[in-house]
Amino acid sequence: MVEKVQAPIEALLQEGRTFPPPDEFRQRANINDPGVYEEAERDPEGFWARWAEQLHWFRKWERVLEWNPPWAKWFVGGKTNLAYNCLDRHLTGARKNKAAILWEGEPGEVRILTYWELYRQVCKFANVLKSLGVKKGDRVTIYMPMVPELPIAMLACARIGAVHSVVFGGFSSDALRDRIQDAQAKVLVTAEGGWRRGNIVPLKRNADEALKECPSIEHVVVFHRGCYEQSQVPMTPGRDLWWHELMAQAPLECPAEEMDAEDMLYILYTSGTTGKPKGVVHTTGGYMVGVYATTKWVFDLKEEDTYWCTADIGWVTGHSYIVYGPLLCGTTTVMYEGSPDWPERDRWWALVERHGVNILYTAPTAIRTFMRWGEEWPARHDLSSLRLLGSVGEPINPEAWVWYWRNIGGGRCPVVDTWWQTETGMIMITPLPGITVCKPGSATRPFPGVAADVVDDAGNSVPAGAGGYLVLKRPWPAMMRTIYGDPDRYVQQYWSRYPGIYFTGDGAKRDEDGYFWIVGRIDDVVNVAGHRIGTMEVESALVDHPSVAEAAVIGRSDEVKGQALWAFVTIKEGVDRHQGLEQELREHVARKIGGIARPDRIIFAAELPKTRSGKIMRRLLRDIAEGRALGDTTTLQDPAVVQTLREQYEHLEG
Ligand code: 7RM
Repeated sequence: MVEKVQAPIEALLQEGRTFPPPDEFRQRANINDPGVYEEAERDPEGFWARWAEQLHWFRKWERVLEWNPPWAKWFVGGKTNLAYNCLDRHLTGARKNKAAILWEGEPGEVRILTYWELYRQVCKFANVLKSLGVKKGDRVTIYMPMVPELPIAMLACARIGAVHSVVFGGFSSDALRDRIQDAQAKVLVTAEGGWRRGNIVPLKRNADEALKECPSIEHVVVFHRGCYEQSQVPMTPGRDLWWHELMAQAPLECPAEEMDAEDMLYILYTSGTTGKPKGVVHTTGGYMVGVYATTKWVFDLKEEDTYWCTADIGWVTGHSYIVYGPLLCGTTTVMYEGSPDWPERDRWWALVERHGVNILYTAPTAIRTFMRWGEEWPARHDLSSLRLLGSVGEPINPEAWVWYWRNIGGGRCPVVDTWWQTETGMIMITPLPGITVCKPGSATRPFPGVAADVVDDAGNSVPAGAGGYLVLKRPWPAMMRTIYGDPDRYVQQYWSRYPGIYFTGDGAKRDEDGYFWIVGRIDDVVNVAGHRIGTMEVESALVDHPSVAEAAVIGRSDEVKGQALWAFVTIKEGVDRHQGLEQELREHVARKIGGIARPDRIIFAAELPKTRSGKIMRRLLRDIAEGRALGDTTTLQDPAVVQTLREQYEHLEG
């Protein structure tokens, strides 16, 4: 039962309240010696090499790191295979028949794949891909619901050296098309649909729409999830093939390709400051080592643990901490297909109870949603199996941290707030749960061997308490290697502001104890419910609508989602601003990008505030939306514009 901790949240948040690891947790932790920080600092390359030695290499590396900023090569000369390390390595011991993936579908089915069974399926699907002409280095786009076939397809790619590009199932056909085109993928793996809050997500229909403009795709493999009858799914002859039919024919033997440590493993698209998503490239050896080390230490994984990360595999959190990290550690990783409020608002807690989940990793936006739904939902279930909680995706406000610690963790589980990015591949700033004294709202300290700093415009470290830009001063094994097809953008985006230093795009401050407090993005990226969305992408989608002349999109603080998208729009002359236009524009964006990018509000403006050089001053729009005093307006071309907007907005609010 949930242990009741009576003190109100406010009392727990009183100044100075910190959360050291409980004694019992510390004693049993995988790592509880604070000396690891110094040890890694003295010799970071040696530190990472010791992790690499725990994994399987066909051939050992010659050098741990070759660093020609901003180009890094890790484990140079080493040959390995990530799927081999996730699967084959576990088959000679007791893990052979251990649950690798424990899956629950939204309608309630449960499937458990042991390491042996997962290995068999991966080998077979690897052979399916080969039979479709997929070779080492070819790109395979995967557009799937959260079913075991999604990690099977990823691991099959890794096994034969194909590069996977997973596209989140919530993205629209246009977004899918852009990503397939950018990667020039040869094969698309999808399903006819997936379940979400009792509704069907029509993946195959979206895929068919996207594929009208994707000549690189030769074949589509369709997994039958069971949302529609097979006969209801239109299949293009010669192009589309059923997963189960191919698998029934596929041979079982498939040797793991010997991959160079620097061979490409995957591309994952993420939003940046332009309208075009960036294809973040991760390679094999360094990614494997970084993800393995962080999974083991941050989540304190034990042989008997059942671990659940609630992310979607379409995001980097799912790649690193549902699929690769946990399987490298030989853990049981839980996957859930659907929505947390289906059929009721206690679905997650029912799941924790049913499967005896020990470690739960989720996002602040989910925690805030549960806070709003009320503590009675988790209280209906026995959550005593939980021993560690994690948070990722955006800053966690101290109230949500304490609520999570108390109502989900029963006041016994450490909470690890983990900061990292698609680009970093692995967790970078985080508590180590057996060592770190936590402060709610702080991601605490860099993982051993990681060098983070907070700097000013000139690149100088700022003093304790002052704000600045979060940067990373030393390469790390899971770092991105480039942007697919656009190395210049890689250099320009991440390595140009301070030469040789990685620019994260986040603002942060560090306190007197050296703890990092991440403030959020300082660029044109908005974090909506833990999803990264480029304001430029939404703006392009809006101006694509025939009625829109100009659009400026900003993130406005939101109690549940962290940030919400607000769009300021001017419409073309002569266009009638009819009643339904706001809704029409919101839907247009959802169609162009996906539901996650649908703006919360559209504010029609006669004009947008601009500088004399014609740049839209989003900063002032943010001030208006937040209802605060306007910042510096001296560079405005026409000061009357913001005044009108503000009055108009206040009138609307009133
Ligand atoms: C893992 C992931 C990255 C951006 C990052 C931050 C924000 C992520 C935290 C966080 C404060 C955290 N990858 N962010 N984790 N901010 N505290 N613990 O989310 O590429 O999708 O997003 O997310 O702004 O730059 S991501």
